[in-house]
Amino acid sequence: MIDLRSDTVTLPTAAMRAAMAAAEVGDDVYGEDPTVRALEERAAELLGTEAALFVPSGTMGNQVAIACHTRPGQEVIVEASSHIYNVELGTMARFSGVQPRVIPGERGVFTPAQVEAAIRPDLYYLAPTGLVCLENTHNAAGGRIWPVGGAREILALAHRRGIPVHLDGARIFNAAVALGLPARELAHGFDSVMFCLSKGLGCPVGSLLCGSGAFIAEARRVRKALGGGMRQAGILAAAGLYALEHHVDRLAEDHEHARLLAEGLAQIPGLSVVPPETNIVLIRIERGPDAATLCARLRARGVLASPAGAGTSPREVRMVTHLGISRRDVARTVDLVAEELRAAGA
Ligand code: TLP
Repeated sequence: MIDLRSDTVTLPTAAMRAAMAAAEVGDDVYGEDPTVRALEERAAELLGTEAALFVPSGTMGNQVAIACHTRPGQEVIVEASSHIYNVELGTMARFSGVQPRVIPGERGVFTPAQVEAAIRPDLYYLAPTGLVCLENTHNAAGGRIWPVGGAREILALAHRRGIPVHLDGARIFNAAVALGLPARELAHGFDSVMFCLSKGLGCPVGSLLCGSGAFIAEARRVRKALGGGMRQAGILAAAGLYALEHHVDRLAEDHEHARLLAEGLAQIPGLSVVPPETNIVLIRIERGPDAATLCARLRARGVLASPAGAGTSPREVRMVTHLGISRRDVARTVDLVAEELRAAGA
């Protein structure tokens, strides 16, 4: 199968498994797992923060951050198609007692002026704005990179108003590699940043939440409260250390494959394709089958793709490149999509 549903489907390589098998471990709830500690230190160093915390998933990392930054009854400014708002089960309400204040972005990105307008004035009967969240790269917008200047302006204005800013940087290394900048530059100024090991970096499990020493100390308490205290987690952390060493620069290959895939698909009558900035290709079927039908037909021929996520049109398909996808897989996918659209008379 050529599996383009997500970069979460990557399997650990033999070398990664060897690093996991050799990991020195201990009980991390006692703070005694040396490999987890090494991963947290490395993550903090790469993101330019004082400290970091290993969490089981990106969702937990984002939600721990929200719980630490806010108080119940506050509002959290999020973009309308963001992961935190759409695909995390309304968890900010469930666990933190806060409500989302939703801003529609232009292809996933909102402006400083939109944030300024959404921040509540200090009136006792309004829900105070407790947090602003950005997403880089933006998943539902097709792996779009949040413009660096725009993010800096939002940081400055939120901080002027005393409001912290969290970055859902599940794919921050894709953005960093595409821009040719160190990840710490994209993380600079945020009060917390979450990034995932289990996506393009190819690990089986895990994300890191990065921030100040005091923030991470509180995040460690909230992680435990949510059931995220892990014991000999060094086996998983070893995969993370391996990935941060060996799988970051190679993301450029995934971006090149996404570009080739998009270019190939854009030639097919009936399709329009958003040119990808990183590893996510969004395809709009202008004429022909709907997304679910096309995905079912492709599955029968050995290619897995998904109808694009929550809130998007039933005519959009998402394809994600990753370390399990070769140039040949890209060419084969383009050929099969072309055949299916031709067969459907598009
Ligand atoms: N994204 C997954 C699905 O949930 C959609 C995917 O296949 O892309 N932030 C962003 C921007 C994400 O894309 C994801 C996962 C998460 C957070 C959550 O990470 P996990 O799945 O580890 O909880």
